[in-house]
Amino acid sequence: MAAERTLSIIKPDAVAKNVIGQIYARFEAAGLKIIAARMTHLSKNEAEQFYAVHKDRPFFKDLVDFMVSGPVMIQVLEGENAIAKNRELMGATDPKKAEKGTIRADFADSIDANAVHGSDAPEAATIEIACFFPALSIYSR
Ligand code: RTP
Ligand code: MG
Repeated sequence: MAAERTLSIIKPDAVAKNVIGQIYARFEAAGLKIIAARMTHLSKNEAEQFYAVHKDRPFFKDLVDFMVSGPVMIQVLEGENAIAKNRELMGATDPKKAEKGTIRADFADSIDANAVHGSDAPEAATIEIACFFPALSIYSR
């Protein structure tokens, strides 16, 4: 299978816990390459755009407030089956339901502060990557 790309965000809770390196190590151990990365503090507008698919959901405001509560680390991961592989490493949305050994089970505190984001489908990955990284800032090796 050809290499696939996905967008990953280490959310404000995990950045504040100083576990960026531990999360990156899990990506690398699973064969995912970090081919672009950037730390930023999202504006309200950026967070609302990014999670626009959820704009009518009851948790939307809390989600946006949380995503702008501190800096985030955003990366493009590349590898075979990268989207599903990253979702597997992340674990379930609610850390209480996340499998042992997953990023959310180990580092997340709640369904709101759940450590990481990962694209959930190829179309979403393409759109999300373009949100943050111009093609020339992605270094596929
Ligand atoms: P993400 O997009 O951040 O990777 O998370 P996900 O795919 O696992 O979950 P998704 O359904 O896309 O929801 C986006 C974020 O909204 C919050 N959420 N809260 N209270 C709730 O029922 C609820 N459901 C979702 C979570 O923080 C989730 O990561
Ligand atoms: Mg999602």
